Amino acid sequence: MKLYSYFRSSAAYRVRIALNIKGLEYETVTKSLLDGEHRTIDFRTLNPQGLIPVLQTEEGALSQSIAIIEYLEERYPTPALLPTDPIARAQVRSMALAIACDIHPLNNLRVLNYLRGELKLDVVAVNKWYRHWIMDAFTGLETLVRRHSTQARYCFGDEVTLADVLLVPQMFNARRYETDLSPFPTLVAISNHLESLPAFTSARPDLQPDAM
Ligand SMILES: N[C@@H](CCC(=O)N[C@@H](CS)C(=O)NCC(=O)O)C(=O)O
Repeated sequence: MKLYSYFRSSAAYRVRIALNIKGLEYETVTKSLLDGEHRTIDFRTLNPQGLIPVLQTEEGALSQSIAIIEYLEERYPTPALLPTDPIARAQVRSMALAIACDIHPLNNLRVLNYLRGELKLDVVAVNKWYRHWIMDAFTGLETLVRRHSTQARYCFGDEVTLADVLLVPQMFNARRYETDLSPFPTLVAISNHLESLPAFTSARPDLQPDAM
């Protein structure tokens, strides 16, 4: 498989973690978001949305990180990223989607560029916006994981799930923008633990071939 990726793309970071957890080999093809390589006509033949990541599989090219990870889960079921119990599966997905739907789309490169360009916001205002949406969603997520995490090692129960795969890249972004994480001790403890696991460590942005 080929993963079209950019080292700092948190959506690509999610897919790297999932591929590593599943023990799947893949080749990284880097596309620089800063140089607009995701917007070229060539890249849009793979993903008409012009967004990273894309996973090229033997069965076709896939976009949208959650769809990619769910594909991997169905094709390569072990180790599982979703529990078997329907209510537990939905609870894990709801944590993952709190990040994927309620933070990430508001803090994306094109959104930040629009704030800077069209709306003429300065760097202080843009960074405030960025941190605001993380803190807003992390507030609910902190309560959710306290309910469902057994020992503050994983978001749900005592095994890695999709929620963990989403948390670590979002925590990376939160730190990058110097977000105050003191109200979220459980999320921080879980992320610290996860980041020590090999599947998560080797997916780190600074260890990718295009890291600057
Ligand atoms: N919902 C999509 C989001 C994809 C996405 O927005 N990726 C970012 C990088 S993390 C991107 O390509 N941004 C380019 C841009 O905003 O112009 C997913 O989960 O894959």
